[in-house]
Amino acid sequence: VAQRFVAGEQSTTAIQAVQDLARDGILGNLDLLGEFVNSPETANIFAEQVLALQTQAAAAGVAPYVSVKLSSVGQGLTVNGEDLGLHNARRIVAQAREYGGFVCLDMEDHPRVDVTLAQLRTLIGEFGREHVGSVLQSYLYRSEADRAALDDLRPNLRIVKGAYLEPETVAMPVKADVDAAYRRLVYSHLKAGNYTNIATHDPEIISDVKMFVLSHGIPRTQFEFQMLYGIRRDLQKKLAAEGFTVRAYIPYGRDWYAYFSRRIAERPANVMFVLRGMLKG
Ligand code: FMN
Repeated sequence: VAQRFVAGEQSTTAIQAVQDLARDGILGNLDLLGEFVNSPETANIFAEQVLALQTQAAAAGVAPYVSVKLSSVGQGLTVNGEDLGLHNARRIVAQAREYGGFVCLDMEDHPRVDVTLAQLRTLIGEFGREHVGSVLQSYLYRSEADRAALDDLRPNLRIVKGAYLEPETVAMPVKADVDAAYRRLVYSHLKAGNYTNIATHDPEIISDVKMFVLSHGIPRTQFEFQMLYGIRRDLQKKLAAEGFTVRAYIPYGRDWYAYFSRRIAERPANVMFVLRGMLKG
């Protein structure tokens, strides 16, 4: 049912998806689905699976680029006096660095932003910004200040609008405000000279960003477009054919329900894909 958005249950099919996208000049960003574990054992098993994924990708000749939700590897659980999420992230980023890869710390719901950005700071300090980055969500009022506060790190950041159901006290309820904040975040991160991942399917924002980089002389090596696997494939191919760096976010694994529900919630038209899949059996 969910196969339009999820590249199978196994890491081998996900790595195969990266290799298939490469034929269209599109890079991959692998995401083993999972979130909010509450036992250290489950968190550690999850981390082992991410480590195995990176090893398999490297063996297949693909420098691993993975996205990790820190809640899935134990963020918030204390083991031996240390946050287990940070402990496991260290193992994953250390291995990514060995393989010349990159780890993006996905951003989850707002109570996790402080700790995730603090852990990003720690990890960049230990492994370098070439191997680890994170995400800012334009719907949060706090994100512009967060971006400015990270500037000393010159971090690699993915800018998104935000996918969680958040209270109006922390997140903008009006889409036009979220879109305007999105542009401001991208423009200020680019102007500061930092690597920026423009993660949206919004064609107006994408064309505005193209104009912005032209008029500000920002090189194509300083940014990339990111979209979700299976969404706006036409636009992904077109941008890649125009010579932009494009990376598709490829979720895989058995735990696809929460991911899939967010996609349906943000765009009810996606339900059509579900129905079509169900009819096909
Ligand atoms: N939303 C989050 O809240 N946290 C994330 O870490 C996150 N990562 C994303 C990565 C990519 C490549 C894309 C394309 C989206 C991501 N999103 C994330 C979802 C966006 O916040 C948003 O819900 C989705 O892109 C739909 O909005 P759009 O019209 O900008 O495409």
